[in-house]
Amino acid sequence: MSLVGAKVLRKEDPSLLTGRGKFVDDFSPPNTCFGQFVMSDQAHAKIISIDVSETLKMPGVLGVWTAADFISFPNLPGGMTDFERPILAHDRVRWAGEPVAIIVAENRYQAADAVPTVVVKYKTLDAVTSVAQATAPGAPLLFEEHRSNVLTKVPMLDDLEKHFAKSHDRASLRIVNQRCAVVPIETVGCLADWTLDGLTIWATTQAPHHLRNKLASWLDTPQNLCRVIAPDVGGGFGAKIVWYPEFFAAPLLSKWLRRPVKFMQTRSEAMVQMTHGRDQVHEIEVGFEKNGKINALRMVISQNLGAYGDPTGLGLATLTGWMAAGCYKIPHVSTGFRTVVTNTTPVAAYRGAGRPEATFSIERIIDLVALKTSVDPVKVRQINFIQPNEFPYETHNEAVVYDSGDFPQALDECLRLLDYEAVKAEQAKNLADQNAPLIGIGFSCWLEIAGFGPNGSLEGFGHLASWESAQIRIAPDGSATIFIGSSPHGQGHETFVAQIASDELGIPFERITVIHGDTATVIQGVGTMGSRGVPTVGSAVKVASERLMVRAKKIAAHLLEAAEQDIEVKDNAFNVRGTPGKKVSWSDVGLTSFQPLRLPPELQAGTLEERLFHESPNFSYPSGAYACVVEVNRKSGKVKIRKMVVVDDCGTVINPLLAEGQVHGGVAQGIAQALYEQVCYDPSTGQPITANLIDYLIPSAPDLPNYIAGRITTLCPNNPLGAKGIGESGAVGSPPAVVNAVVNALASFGVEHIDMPVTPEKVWHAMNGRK
Ligand code: MCN
Repeated sequence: MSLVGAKVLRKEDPSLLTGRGKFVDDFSPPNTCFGQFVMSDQAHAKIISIDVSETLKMPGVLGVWTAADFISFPNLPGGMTDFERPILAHDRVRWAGEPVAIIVAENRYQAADAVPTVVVKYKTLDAVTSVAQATAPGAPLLFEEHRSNVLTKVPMLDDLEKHFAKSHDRASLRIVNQRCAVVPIETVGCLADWTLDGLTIWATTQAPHHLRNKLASWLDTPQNLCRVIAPDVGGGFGAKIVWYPEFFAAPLLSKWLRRPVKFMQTRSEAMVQMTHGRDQVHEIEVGFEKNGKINALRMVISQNLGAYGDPTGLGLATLTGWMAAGCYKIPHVSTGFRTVVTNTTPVAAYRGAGRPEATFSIERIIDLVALKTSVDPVKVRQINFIQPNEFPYETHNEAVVYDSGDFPQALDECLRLLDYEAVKAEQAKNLADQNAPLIGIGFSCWLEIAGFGPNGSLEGFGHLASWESAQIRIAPDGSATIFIGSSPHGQGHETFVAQIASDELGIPFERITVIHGDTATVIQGVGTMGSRGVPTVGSAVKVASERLMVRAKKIAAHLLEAAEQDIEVKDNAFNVRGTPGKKVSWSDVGLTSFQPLRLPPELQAGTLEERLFHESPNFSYPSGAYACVVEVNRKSGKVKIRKMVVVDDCGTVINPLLAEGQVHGGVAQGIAQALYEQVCYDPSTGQPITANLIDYLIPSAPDLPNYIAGRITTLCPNNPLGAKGIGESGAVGSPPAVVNAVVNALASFGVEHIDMPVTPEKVWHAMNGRK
């Protein structure tokens, strides 16, 4: 039986579920001391002086360091010239939470106790927290020498005016995609141990080789003496691709102190120091016909990047522009963007990274067209869909060619699972009954760019390359160890890799071990991001297995004195087709592969090892159709999700349990963005006002519905598995379904749009005619 497609339980769970996981904070070599940042309490200020005289007298304190101590290593690598982020703020702080000093003490409690004794004198400057503030005439500048808070600007190539003029009607919408905090269970941290044998750093990272390569060159240390280990990583959602100052400071401190040094954010520190996500404003205009057919779409994107130009943050608006038209055949599309610095936590990738923003806007626009034309939102989608026979589909941007999909089929399946007509009937009944809650139905037909693997796709974000690596090694007993270049932070790589390899090699799942996340053992890797695990590393494993099997079959044929083409692998053994009982076990073949006297003459000892760097010819484009039914309380404005239907298409599903789990988690984050979460700042002082989990509302299990999950399958033609990524799908597809449902529920009040999070207060105001 094939394991690909089977609901195999996760290899990683027995240890994680019994508390035997090993996260960064679980490692404490003898003599480990603790590093603690002193954070700026000002959003924007000049640093006049830093007095640490009292700090040095505090119990357990081993030392205090400021920017002056890092003069040879002032900035994090990879930032945009003139906007680089310092390890510690030099002469100016640019957000409340920015590290200004480091205290190292014997333990974390002594380090934390010493923080208030560091006296920093500031000269407060005016702060800006939004793109509008930062780009207003006379706005305070974060980088005065740059004379503007705008980092990058890409103008629209065509303003499309002629196409709008020809359309039956046009409409516009300003959409704010609010800033969200990334809240993985494990915060950011690292442990650096620089000994005479070189540096070892355990880090909460999604990309250990990426970090190793930069760290080694930054420290001017050979890569063979710089080992990065990503042990179990407790979630990352994009924010752990980022290089944090502690990853660079801890090695130096360890070298200087000759002791292992650990940093580990508290939750409150993480809320202001871990990069945030989203924070875009879209100005959109759409031209359409009476029947809802869209002629032209114009989108101007403003990206708030926070205090510095993080390398991943800088790419977000590009991705949004690429995906602006979603799964629709819109003849004329033009996008432009600008990225802007503000006195807020830096912004970078957060599950979906630029694509949830695009999806939200195009799906809101579809509903706006439906409202303006009085055509059912389902019909507006159907009339504009790219059809299944139109793939590969070239979009308005040459970098983006959709691979495959069947958007009409996905929506049909969604409607079937939803029972659209029955819900509409109930909606009409409730509308007439003042004592019944209002019912709203929202759809989201989404498509995203995933499987970041084509050459050039990640280099722009500062990565070495975009391939992914796999290395398979057969042991003398015929068991297998597979080293993979992308390491998980919750996804289940050990399981899906072993499934693919087991099918190809015929080695039982339990006899396959998957190693990842250690630059000393894994030859090279790029990392886990952009839902690329299955399409890239999965493909590398499949192709490497096929190649290795050619030699394994040669050995088996030699041992069995049979023709190579007659050898087939089944049940952990090599059999001769058509000759029952004539077989040799994988153990025999594994052992022989190390015994030159028994090998066929053309093979050498150790031949059963294969390494492959898989280069993808194109991205993969997962898609789906989601529907949400909400109840709106007429008195309080509270929204309750009654039904959430999610139909996904990720091509070949490697493991339905894991794929569905990914969708569940992503949808939960999408609902959270739609209804609950928002990072807020005081616009006049720049102070964060949602810097802990009391003020920042993440939903818990009772706030979330059960999902009705369906699936359709269109194979990805660009990888040997036919698989598309699914890790971000739920977060991309769900927010517009929820908000469309709420706006639909409020149609009788003339409501056209509500920005996320759709709080009871906003809904109440919408129903009561107040802004
Ligand atoms: N899968 C499958 N069949 C497919 C595609 C995927 O069975 N056709 C399953 C596989 O088991 C795989 C998982 O889904 O382990 C995700 O695979 P893929 O879509 O290829 O994505 P990646 O492995 O590259 O994971 C990255 C993606 C991203 S970009 C974010 S952000 C994210 C996510 O995955 N962050 C996560 N999922 C997360 N899950 C957890 N628990 N924690 C995070 O921080």
